[in-house]
Amino acid sequence: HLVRIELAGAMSRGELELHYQPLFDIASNHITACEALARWRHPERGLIPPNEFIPVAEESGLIIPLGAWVLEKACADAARWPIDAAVAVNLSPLQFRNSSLVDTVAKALAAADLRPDRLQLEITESVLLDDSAGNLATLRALRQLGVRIAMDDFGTGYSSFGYLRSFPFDKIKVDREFVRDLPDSPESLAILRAVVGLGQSLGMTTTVEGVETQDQLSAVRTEGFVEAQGYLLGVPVPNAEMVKILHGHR
Ligand code: G
Ligand code: G
Ligand code: MN
Ligand code: NA
Repeated sequence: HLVRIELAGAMSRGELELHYQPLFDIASNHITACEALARWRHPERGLIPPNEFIPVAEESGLIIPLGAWVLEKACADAARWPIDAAVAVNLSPLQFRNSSLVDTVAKALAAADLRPDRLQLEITESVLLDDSAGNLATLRALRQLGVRIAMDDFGTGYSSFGYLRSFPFDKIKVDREFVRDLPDSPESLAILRAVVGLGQSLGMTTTVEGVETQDQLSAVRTEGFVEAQGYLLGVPVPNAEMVKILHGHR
């Protein structure tokens, strides 16, 4: 409806923005990466969150140009950050299956002159859906470019383990649902402990998201997670603000 029609013009009017949320190395307290999170600054309705327009963009096919814009903007922003933190970009299923993805990523890196290992692509199970040869080929081609690949929202889908067996992800990002009821849930703790073990055995960075309290942070630190993200450590902010945070972080 309205959103779909307006979204087409929103990009050309420059109403889309990227906000950034930091990821911290738990041991050193250093920012390792910032996740790009799209927002639509609507002239009348204010800041519209991605879950209200990304699905619309997917249905209409607009996600392809929108996703390309996100990649270009994220790489350009990261190239100008005062520290060489990585930038993490979320990929939609349609974007992942589009034949131009690898080319789009390569062009975004080249245009920004960003070192490929400073780009992390966050992929959920819904992006992979099936364990097809095509998916694997795309992941391998992206890896060949030198970018890092993270499995996002780990533990919420049907075949999390199957994907870990099929492809060597660089990072496992556990879904926030396993952090929410810490430190009082023995079940969540047991699952988190198993993920740390998996990460160590498979050589993947282990990351938690949704850390909102000091107790949650202590619990995931004790379990041995490498990275943490969440409102306790930093909320999503516009790029200009993230640049200030990164300056103070040098
Ligand atoms: O920022 P927020 O927590 O409201 O994001 C909600 C959801 O939207 C998250 O699942 C996030 O991965 C997704 N999202 C945010 N930005 C992008 C984007 O640029 N592309 C895609 N495909 N998803 C995004
Ligand atoms: O699905 P994905 O992991 O990409 O989701 C990112 C979304 O999570 C962002 O929209 C961001 O606003 C949200 N988020 C980030 N930190 C927290 C947190 O500590 N608690 C909650 N509830 N949401 C968070
Ligand atoms: Mn994500
Ligand atoms: Na996630």
